Formats: sequence, structure tokens, C-alpha cells
Amino acid sequence: MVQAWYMDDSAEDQRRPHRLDPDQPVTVQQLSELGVHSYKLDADNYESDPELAKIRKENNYTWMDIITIHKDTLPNYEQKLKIFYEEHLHLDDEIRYILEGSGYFDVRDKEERWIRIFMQKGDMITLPAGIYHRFTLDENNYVKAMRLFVGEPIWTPYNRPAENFDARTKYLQFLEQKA
Ligand code: KMT
Ligand code: NI
Repeated sequence: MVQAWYMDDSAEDQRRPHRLDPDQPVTVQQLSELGVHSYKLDADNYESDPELAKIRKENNYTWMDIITIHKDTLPNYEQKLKIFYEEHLHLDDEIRYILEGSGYFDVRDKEERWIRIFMQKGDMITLPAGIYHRFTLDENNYVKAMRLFVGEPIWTPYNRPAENFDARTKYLQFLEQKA
């Protein structure tokens, strides 16, 4: 199961875990109430994995590519990492599957507190359209991830505040109905 916890608000390096003391873990159930879903898959066999094929088929994730985030492989590495770590939302779901390495996806809970989700090899996550989130590498400074999308991808991030989008309104309604 994917590990997640509430973050401290210290200004130290974003790549550090930022766990509270004492630790305040977040369960997959709590994540699912925010519309965040995770799967554990066999990353060594992603090319022929029937489980992955099933998820893609059931959710219509027709499009995919693989991104490698490392200073020697990603063009404009520093700039991209900065963009990834700006709090933002998208108008579509963000779906990521970690094939190698690791990193953190941070999402806001209902009270606007940051939850840090530790994503390692084999972890897949779906972030709903309209949720505020961000991504950072951890101290290993390396991740290889599959990006999935329903149809032609639109990556545009809308940095906070981005309240006036349908996707945001719908997401807030979803949270409301869960409350
Ligand atoms: C994103 O959109 O934040 C990313 O693609 C981050 C890297 S995927 C592990
Ligand atoms: Ni994003």
C-alpha cells in the first residue's frame, strides 16, 4: 500500500520527507475520500502486465508515455522541477505509474493541509481533475514514470488560485458530497 502522511511546514529541502513528529499517517481510505486512488502493480513487467492493461481499458487511458526525471536526461530539468512543485490543478485527471526510482506527490486535504504521498516502484496513482497538488523528487533524485491520459494529453497546470474552472467547482462538489 502506498505510504502517505501529513507534512510539517518547515522550510527545509522539499526533497526531505517532511513528516510530522509524531508521525501522522494517512490511509488509502482517507486518500480515496479526496478522490485520490492508488494501485500496486508489477513494474518489472509493465510491457506485458494484464493488470495494467485492464486498468487502462476500464478507465479509457488510451494514451501513455514514459518520463525520466534525472538531471542528465530531462531537458530543462531545474525549470521543470520548479513547475512541478508549484501548487496547481489540471482540468483532467493526473495518472502516474512509477517504474523506477521514487518521488512525492503532495495533495491538499479538505482543510487545505498538505498530505505527502510517497510513490515508489510499482505504485500507480490517480489525482482527480481540480485537486490542488504538486510533485517533487526525493533525495534519490531519480524517477522513471509512465504518464497515462484519456485521449490526447493536455498537461497545462493552473497555479493556485484557480477557483474559476468547472473542474474545480466539480471537485469541490465531490468533496462536499463526501462530507
Ligand atoms: C507532473 O505532472 O507533476 C509530473 O509529470 C511529475 C513527474 S511524474 C513522476
Ligand atoms: Ni500536476
